[in-house]
Amino acid sequence: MNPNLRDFLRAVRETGPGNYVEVTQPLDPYLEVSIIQHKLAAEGRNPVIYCPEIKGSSLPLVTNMFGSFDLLAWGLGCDPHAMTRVEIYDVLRGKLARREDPVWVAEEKAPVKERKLVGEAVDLDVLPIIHNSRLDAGKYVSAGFTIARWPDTGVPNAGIYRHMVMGRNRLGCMINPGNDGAYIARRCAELGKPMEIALVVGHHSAVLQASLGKGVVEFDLMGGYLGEPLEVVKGETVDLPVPAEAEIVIEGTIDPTVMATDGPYAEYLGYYGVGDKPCYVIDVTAITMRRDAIYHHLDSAHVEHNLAPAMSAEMSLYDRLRAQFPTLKAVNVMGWLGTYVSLRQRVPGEGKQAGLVAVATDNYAKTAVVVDDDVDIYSEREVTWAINTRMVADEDLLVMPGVKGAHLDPVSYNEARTGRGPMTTHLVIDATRPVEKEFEKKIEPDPDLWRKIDLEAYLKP
Ligand SMILES: Cc1cc2nc3c(=O)[nH]c(=O)nc-3n(C[C@H](O)[C@H](O)[C@H](O)COP(=O)(O)O)c2cc1C
Ligand SMILES: [Mn+2]
Repeated sequence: MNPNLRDFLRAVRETGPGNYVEVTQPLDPYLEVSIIQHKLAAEGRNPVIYCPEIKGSSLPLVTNMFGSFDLLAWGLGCDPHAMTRVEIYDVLRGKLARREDPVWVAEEKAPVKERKLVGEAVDLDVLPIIHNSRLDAGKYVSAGFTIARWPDTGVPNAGIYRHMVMGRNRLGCMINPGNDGAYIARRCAELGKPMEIALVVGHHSAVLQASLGKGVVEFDLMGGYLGEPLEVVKGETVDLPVPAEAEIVIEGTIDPTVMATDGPYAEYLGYYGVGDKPCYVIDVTAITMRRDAIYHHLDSAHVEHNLAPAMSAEMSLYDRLRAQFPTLKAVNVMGWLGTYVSLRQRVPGEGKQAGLVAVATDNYAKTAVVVDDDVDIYSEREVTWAINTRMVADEDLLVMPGVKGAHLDPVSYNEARTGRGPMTTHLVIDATRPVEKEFEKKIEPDPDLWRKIDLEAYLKP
């Protein structure tokens, strides 16, 4: 039996209250889940949040599964307190290199088939779908991955897309034109075929992290991440394999020649986006689920959206930089288009070069700040200190206009002019001290005393 959402929740609960909290009150699906998530974040807390009761539905809900790097690590079976990031990358590298064909299991072995709503019985209102942010156009299924077959080869694809609720049995499906899902839709349209889909809501964190793989067959990568083949079962009304251990599967068909619009929707960069977005429309033909299914929500206005793909993004940037800069210490891909790099600079200009590689490698690194290895790049405060005490602005800023940028960057400037894009200006901030001459000494507390003095013993309780 594959590890599932329940196994993940149990594992993080056992790591202590820092990683898992349970809500005690019923919550309204309008905004309240997001408020809880954001109030916790405002206190620096980013646990998985389990909500046993969402008004109007009998299903419990879980959110913030990707709220922190620790949670991503736990999802890969790594203890982030016992392992360094580089050790966690080693585990992830092994998972990324592994491919496992999925295996079919009998329907009796597939908990996702315990409850079935088919045809007329389909009713999305059964699910605790959330209206997340004030100006969102409505309720969105935000954390599911959508399976569809490549029409020419029959190979299944998966990706996470947002789905606005458009009726009892209707969902939007907003796929960016450059994603595989959109290529599949356009090819189906050329062939005059409907596009069958299955939207999977609720599975182990490893399966979801693998669903964001690029240039791979996601099902095979899910097997790699799990360390065993993904167990699948036939869809009820669509000719697609669906994960047997999922919580909920929403099946349906898209007429790829018909576009609707969705939005506004609170997006990953902290904005609602300008104007409506073209989207496909899913006619829902079935919902299957566990008898006691848990609904998985993701707050796209929270840092968890940025972090969901961040572990593998950070690892691949680390590997690429490390190959060229052996004195690289760490990389922090913290979302919102920013990346921090620390290294021990050996020759002048090496920091700038590392910054250039960072912004050239990753669309999501619009700005790279490069600091020395004595700066903690997981502390915004230390990075700001380094910028203000080590950067000479007229020498240390590299500005590169007209570079391919990230989707939904609100100041990208090419989309409107040419219809292609987005294009942006990349920036490297070299906040390293000069290598060729002695630099002022950084003040650090005495290391022996630091270890020796136990604060609690010195303060009035
Ligand atoms: C939380 C989250 C929400 C996302 N929402 C969308 C979306 O609405 N539309 C989209 O095209 N991509 C979205 N993405 C990005 C895609 O899931 C990602 O690029 C994926 O690899 C695409 O898969 P595909 O190329 O196989 O279609 C989202 C990613 C995350 C982590
Ligand atoms: Mn794909």
